[in-house]
This record gives sequence, C-alpha cells and structure tokens, in this order.
Amino acid sequence: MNNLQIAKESIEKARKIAEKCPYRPKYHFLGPSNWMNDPNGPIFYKGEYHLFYQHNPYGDEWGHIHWGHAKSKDLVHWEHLPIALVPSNELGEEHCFSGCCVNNNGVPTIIYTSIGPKRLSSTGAEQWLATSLDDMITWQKSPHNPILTLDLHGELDVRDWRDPYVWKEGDYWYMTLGGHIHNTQAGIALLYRSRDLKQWEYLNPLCQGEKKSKMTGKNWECPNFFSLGNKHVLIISPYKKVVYSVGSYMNHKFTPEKWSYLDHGRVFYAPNTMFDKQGRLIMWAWIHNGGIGGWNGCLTLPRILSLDREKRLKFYPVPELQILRDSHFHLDNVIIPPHSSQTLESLRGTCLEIIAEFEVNNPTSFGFKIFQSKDHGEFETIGYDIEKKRLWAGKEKGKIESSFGEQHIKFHIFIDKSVIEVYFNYSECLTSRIYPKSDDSEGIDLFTTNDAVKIKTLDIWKLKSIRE
Ligand code: DQQ
Repeated sequence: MNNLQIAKESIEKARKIAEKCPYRPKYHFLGPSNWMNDPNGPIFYKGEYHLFYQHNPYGDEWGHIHWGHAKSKDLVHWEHLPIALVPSNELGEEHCFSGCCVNNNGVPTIIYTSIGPKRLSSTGAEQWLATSLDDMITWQKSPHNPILTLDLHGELDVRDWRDPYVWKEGDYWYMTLGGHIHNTQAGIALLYRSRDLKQWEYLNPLCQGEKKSKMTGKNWECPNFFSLGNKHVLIISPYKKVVYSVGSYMNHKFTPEKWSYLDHGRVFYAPNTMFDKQGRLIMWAWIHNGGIGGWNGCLTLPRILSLDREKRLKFYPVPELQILRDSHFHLDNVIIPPHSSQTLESLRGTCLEIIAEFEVNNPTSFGFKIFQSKDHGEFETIGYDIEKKRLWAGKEKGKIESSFGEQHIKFHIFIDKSVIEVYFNYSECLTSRIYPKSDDSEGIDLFTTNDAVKIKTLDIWKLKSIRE
C-alpha cells in the first residue's frame, strides 16, 4: 500500500468516529476526518471555489502535515478532492506548511513552506512550488525547488520563515512571508518579487512589529496583504489573537496605522483570503479544537471584508449561506425585562442563525442564553456589557473598539453544535467553541441584567446540515 492509500484508510476509520460526535459542526467546513488547521490557497478557478487546508490524515492531532483539498460552487456545500500535497519524505520533507495558490496563465500553482526533519521550521524552512496540469486533481512538485531559501536575506538572520502569500502587480509577482529576525522579539513580514514564480529577489521588510508588542507579538505567521479601496490591509497571526492594520503602501513598504483584532476569539487563527470573480474579498480562518475524537478543527464560515468610512474593516457572512435557512421565527418590538425573560420559550436548537437588533437605554449586560437545559438550570451566554464595552460568547471575550450608535446594537450569530461565530454590528467578530452540557441543552432565550432592553427585530432560523 502506498502512503496515500494508508492515509485514505486512516481517514475512513476516523470518519466513522467523527460522525458520532455530538460536537461536530453540521454546516461549517471541515475535512472528512482527523486533524485540520489553517486554510490554505483559497482560489476561484473555472467557476468553482477551491480551498486547501493543513491536514494530518493519520490522526486527530497536529503532525505529518499534508494539504487537504475541497471545492464548492456555492461557498456552502463542499466536495472533498484527493489530498493535494503529500510530504516528499524522499526529498527530506516532513511537512507541507501553509501557503497560497495562484493562477499562473492558466496553470494552478501552489507556493508553500517545506519543512523537514533536518530543515527545522525555526531555522531551515524553504519555499517550494507545485503545479497542476489536470485542473487541480494532482499536483507535481517543481524540479526548481526550493524556489526561495534563507540565503536570500544575506546577513539578516530570519527565523520561523513561512506562509507565502502571493499576488500579481503589473509584470511582477510579489510575495510576503512571515517570521521574525533573531533576537528582535518582534514579528516581521518580508517582501519578494519575481517575474516567473521561480526566481525570486528579496526586496525589503514589508512591515515590522514593535518589540514585545502586546498586540503584534514576537513572531508573525500567515501574513495576508491586499488592497481595499485606496488603502492596504495587513493581517498577521502572531501566535495570539489575529490582528489587522489598515495603512498605506509606498515604495514596497507598508506603514500600519492602528492594529485591531480581526476576531476577538483565541480559537480563531491563521486566516486566509481571496478575491472572487465579483471582486469580493472572502476570508476563512481555522477554528481550534475537536470533540470526542475522529476530528479536530474546522473553518469559519466565509466572511466578506470591506472598509468602512473610519478605515476599519467591516465583516459580513457571505449571502450564499442563506440557502441553509430552514424554519423561521420572527418577532419585533418586544421589551425584555431584567433577569428571566422566557420570551423564546418554544425555541430549541443547536444549529441556528440569529439576527437581532436591540435598543438599549441604560447600562446593562444583555444577550442570549444558548444551550439551555429543559429545567433552565444549565446554559451558556453570548452577550454584550455596555459599560465595559465587552463582548463575549462562552469563555471567549473582547473589548469592542469600533464606534457605533450605542443605543442600537446588532448581533448576527451562527451556532453550529459547538462552534459559535458572532458578528457585532458587522464591525467586530468573535469566534468561540462552547460545548453543550447534555443532550437536552437545546433551549434558547434572551436576557438582560440591570435594565430592560427592547428587541427591535429578531429573526432566528434553524439551519440545514451540509452533510448527510
Ligand atoms: N500553521 C502551519 C504554519 C503556520 C501555522 C503549520 C499557523 O505554516 O505558520 O501547520 O497556524
């Protein structure tokens, strides 16, 4: 049996266990089973969206990193395709780390970070290339590999060098890679240029973080760099919460303005972006953790990123997701009294979409109870504390930075078994994992602590599964 057959058997075995897991999401994207982490190389190709992802086909823990692959016509339903990249052990490769996929004059081309037992991720990473000649079903690694090595930087001692993000500008391809310079305690994104994707020249640092910065950390993974309107945006994953900055790009240098959290959840990491044929910038990120076994990790729902007037990002779920909507509940103009409300007594569910607009006059904490047991004793909460400007969902929380009309607050929430995604006024997001305590933890309700709040409109849909 070759490696791919062994991988297939292992995936099949784990799938049977994963399918029994009550915490496994029903409409979020995940691999067929076993471990997955970062989304890689999202690309729109011949009328379909393709997504790759970091994948261990042999178990539900990180290791033996391959590239899983799936495609979709509608951004909602995904068809799994054969594993795209397998580590070439015979070439000293142990992991195919994150990267991107571009269309090079009709030839789909993956650029990724190659790691080996003798080429450690901290000091010996190389950037490799693979192409497909059969519409992305099989991939061939280039005889020109490695296409970039650390020597390119001369004296500069770059560490943890990885995660290529490539785009085209005029006659050139540009690439940014993340890492840090040894002993600086600050992350860096470096910039490179090529005419043919094979021969690369190092230009200069695209952007460097500040030493021991609270937000931008000590090392940058998975940089994403793109223009939106007349500004540029840099996203980085600095081991802690993912951050972005809207800034300006001139003479091959990006000057960040302010750093903000891309999502306040610590379970949200390593996002990757693409422009689709309608010019929408679409983003997915890895959501950490699994359930009772057989699977570990999934992706966020696709989010559309745009810029608001204050030059902050806005986030919207792609409208295509609306095809998941099933039975619907609606109410408007209801006052929720402090403490117990029981307004939504008849509603139950663990695969839901909620859109709610609140009107709030005095400081209070308010929001939703979810996963409530029949006796109402057990529940988890998703809410917002007006005074502290704190948004939370289960254990994940964050301070809201964007300004908005404090009286009107909009929540758009997706609940999918144990995966929670919250859009707050579409200007901040929070991803969380919450595990319902028991089988009957399906109730949902509204709450407010100190003062009544008015729910101006509320829509709740049960959502369909994308898996049988
Ligand atoms: N995951 C990959 C790396 C990347 C990290 C390895 C981020 O390429 O830096 O699985 O989660």
